[in-house]
Amino acid sequence: MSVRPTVLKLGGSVITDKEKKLTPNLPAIERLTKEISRANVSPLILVHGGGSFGHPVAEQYGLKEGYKDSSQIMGFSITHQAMTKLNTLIVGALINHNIPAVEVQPSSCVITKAGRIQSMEQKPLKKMLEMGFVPVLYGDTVFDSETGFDILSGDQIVSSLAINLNARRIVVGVDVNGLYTGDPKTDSGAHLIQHVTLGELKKLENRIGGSKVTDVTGGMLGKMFELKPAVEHGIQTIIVNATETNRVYKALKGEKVVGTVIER
Ligand code: IP8
Repeated sequence: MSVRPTVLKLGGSVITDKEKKLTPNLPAIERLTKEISRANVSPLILVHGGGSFGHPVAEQYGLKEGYKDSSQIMGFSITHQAMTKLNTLIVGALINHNIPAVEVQPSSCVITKAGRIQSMEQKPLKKMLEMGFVPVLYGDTVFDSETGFDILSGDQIVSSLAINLNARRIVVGVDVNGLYTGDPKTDSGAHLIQHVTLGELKKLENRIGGSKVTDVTGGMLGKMFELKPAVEHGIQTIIVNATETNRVYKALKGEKVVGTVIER
């Protein structure tokens, strides 16, 4: 690909109400799709998380542990369906703002092996990017060559696609301002880290707070684990608070913004 794509992840905690099962945060979706439209960055890939759509159902059926018994089969279908419902809301909002968004369903194009992406059919996605479409993927239920099935996080998709397509930047929108020296929700002395290298990150790892609500793919720590390979690859990654107006817009434009820049 001649122009390097930008990969934007919108966290489930931003686009859904994580405390209320199957509840979207429609005002946030509306504002963020406006910001994406205004930023007009191309090529762009969007990946979103599961929030209160995917996670509670995935947990209820123990999907992260792989196939154990037939009662999980319906759970797989229901979890995937919940994700497609959320995805339809995102794609619809993007189209309303004149962005040619097209769903790319991970369950149909990815196979994992023990939870790690083993293969991903990328030809249609690459064609979409070449033609100016915005592919929209999401954390999803996927089939796994060892365990039967698994839950694939949007973060693993982000990192894998960013590496494969040699992305110019990854923007990760979450519900906190970035990485902190402690957990900002419980520790008032914690301060925002504006810039961090991979080496510095290693030292901080056991202090970064995990997610407090149901998150089968590991919250902020899981996020860092997944994003590291992309950073190692030389792709600049910025974490911003997507619940605050214009942070995603500024990060997409490459403007100075409150957040954490992670670099090799
Ligand atoms: O919120 C998980 O995606 P994430 C998706 O990006 C499901 O970790 C189905 C729980």
